[in-house]
Amino acid sequence: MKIIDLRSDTVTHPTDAMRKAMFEAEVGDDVFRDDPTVNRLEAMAAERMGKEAALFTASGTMSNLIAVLTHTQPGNEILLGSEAHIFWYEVGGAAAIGGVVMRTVPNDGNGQLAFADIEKAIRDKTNIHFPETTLLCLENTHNRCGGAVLTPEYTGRVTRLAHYHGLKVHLDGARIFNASVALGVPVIDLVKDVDSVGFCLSKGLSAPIGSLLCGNREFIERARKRRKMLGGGMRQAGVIAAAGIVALETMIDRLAEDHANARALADGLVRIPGISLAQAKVPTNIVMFDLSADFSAELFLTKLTAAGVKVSSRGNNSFRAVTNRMVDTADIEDALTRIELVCRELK
Ligand code: TLP
Repeated sequence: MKIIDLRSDTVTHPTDAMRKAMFEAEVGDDVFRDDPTVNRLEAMAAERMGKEAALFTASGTMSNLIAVLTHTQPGNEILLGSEAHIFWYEVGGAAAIGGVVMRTVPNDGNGQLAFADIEKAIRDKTNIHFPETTLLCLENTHNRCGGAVLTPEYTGRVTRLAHYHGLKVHLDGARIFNASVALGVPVIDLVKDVDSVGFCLSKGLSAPIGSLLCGNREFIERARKRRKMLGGGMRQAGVIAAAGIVALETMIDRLAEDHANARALADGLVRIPGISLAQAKVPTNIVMFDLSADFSAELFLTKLTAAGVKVSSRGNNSFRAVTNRMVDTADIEDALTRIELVCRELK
């Protein structure tokens, strides 16, 4: 029985072309900027994002933390969505390591923040009691909002608002290429207004490791020092950067398959008695669904895992499935059959 792993798109293995590129990678000491493969990947990333420079980091979490550390001073306040990955899943690093206060603004189901809420949350600089608000963080696609996509228009407007109030804007674009493919717009249009963007190679793009933080030259120079401080100055990192280059060159267009599979999964799930979708639409590769309150979530997960289908629990009888390159359309059909069987057994 094939295990159908829908816990995340991070479960994707490197392709044969990536393994070959890793084997053959030309390397050097990247702390001395001597690694030609890392240098090439960083140049490619900067070009793709339309930014002056890029920095290769170990993970999306590290890219986001470095961005916060570089844009802020300890004691500042940063604004983020109430469902933001930085707020929920990055171990409080911005607060613990960056010394910033994280203030949340409600996310709507589309991953957006209302302009009025942002304006209300920005602190009055003249009040001696207040921390200074210096950064707004956005997320595209939005993980906890079911893979929701921010349009270039929204990102542009919200960034102009933040800039008007003297805030910088960082975009957590871990899955920015999913947004680009879903909207059919070049990725450059989705990030052109923000001050910095981080994106991941190790999710739907199937590289084993790595993210890129992109911004202007001065920002990336300062970010490089902070990466070193966090222990993220890697040496012959060309071995992993090589896979990232293959990811950028060959793995973006196929994300459309993951999106189609996610829609097929969602369509099938709503037909299963006991299951309902937890999101209005499925724009990319993330499907969130709820199990009827009469069923035990724990038992559902145990039985489903035993049936060879892995999904993530979100608590409160809610689950997440993320389509990815390791799962094809036939596997989705298969997963639906197995999920239906488990639900029938739970009745
Ligand atoms: N998200 C992971 C888990 O942490 C939940 C996943 O499986 O989706 N930003 C966003 C929007 C993300 O979804 C993630 C990973 C990150 C940042 C962090 O990336 P990594 O895992 O490389 O540190």
